[in-house]
Amino acid sequence: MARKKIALIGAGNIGGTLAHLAALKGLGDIVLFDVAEGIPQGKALDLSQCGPVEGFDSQITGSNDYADIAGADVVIVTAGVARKPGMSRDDLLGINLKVMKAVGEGIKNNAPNAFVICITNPLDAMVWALREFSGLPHHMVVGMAGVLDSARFSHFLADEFKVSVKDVTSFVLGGHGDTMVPVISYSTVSGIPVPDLIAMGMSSQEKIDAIVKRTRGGGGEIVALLKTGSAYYAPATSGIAMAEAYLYDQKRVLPAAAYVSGEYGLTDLYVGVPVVIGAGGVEKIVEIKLDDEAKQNLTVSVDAVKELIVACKGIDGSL
Ligand code: TXD
Repeated sequence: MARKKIALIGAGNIGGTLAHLAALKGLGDIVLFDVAEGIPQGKALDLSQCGPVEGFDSQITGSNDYADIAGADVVIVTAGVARKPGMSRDDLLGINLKVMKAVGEGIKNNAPNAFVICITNPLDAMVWALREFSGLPHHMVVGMAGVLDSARFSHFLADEFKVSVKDVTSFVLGGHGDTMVPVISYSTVSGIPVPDLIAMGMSSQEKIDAIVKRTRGGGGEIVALLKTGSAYYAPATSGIAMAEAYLYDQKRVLPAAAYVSGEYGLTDLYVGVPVVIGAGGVEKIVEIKLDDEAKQNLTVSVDAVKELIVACKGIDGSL
């Protein structure tokens, strides 16, 4: 069977890590695309030289020409600028919206049947704009944020409860930003909901509230430490998990920025919700029962996303 083709639009910190992970996992042949001359070609050559050591035969190429992504099965988009200390994700909107327009054109003209995973920030607005610019079906365009945010949440919970990360499931809804909604009643250790663990004396409400706060600020905490950019190992790992769910038809239930048309009482926007990802792309949106607090938090998050979409429409009249 011919190898699948993975196109990575943006060959920066996340893009290079995506390529390395995809090659190590044998997901398929990889095209690294970037507007920067030399970066995609240099990283592709370097990554290809891992092949003899790791034993993978993936063809890894670098390009500045969208024609080279032709026929890609999966496209992962990280093109744009990343945050620096003092910048919010929303500060990236003006620049990255223009990037999404170019990327959307490139995908429409060269890989219209691909499953597209957008990572570029501000995520919830950029994935919406990318879908508009590319014209692909809504279920074939999704945003990566919830897998990363719930991974951060799970890491902190595993630390707090001193249990394996394998036994922690956490639930994050809403936008990829300070308004994200970690849902502790659906977060568990081996199926035991966190509120029950608090009642059993294994932690306290204050500590869990602090973990929720740290999760919301998870991106900013790393930006402040790195100073020159934002997180990229866990974002890339999270994007790859979504790509695998599609490529291997895994029917994974994952939090992701998906297009809602009525679910959660919302229409015509992308927001972080639990979805089923398989060979059909976003195959289903899972509508969970939300308590009043989660409903209120989701509303705040959705309102923030809607403001970004209004800003996008103000910048680009074609939206
Ligand atoms: O959870 C999430 N979704 C977030 C997303 C987690 C972390 C980072 N998040 C965002 O991903 C971040 O705010 C950025 O918007 C993207 C990419 O982050 P990365 O750290 O990879 O940024 P880099 O290293 O600056 O790489 C961006 C590359 C760089 O090589 C540019 O030359 C290229 O994008 N670029 C372009 N490629 C193609 N086409 C255009 N127009 C273009 N403009 C810049």
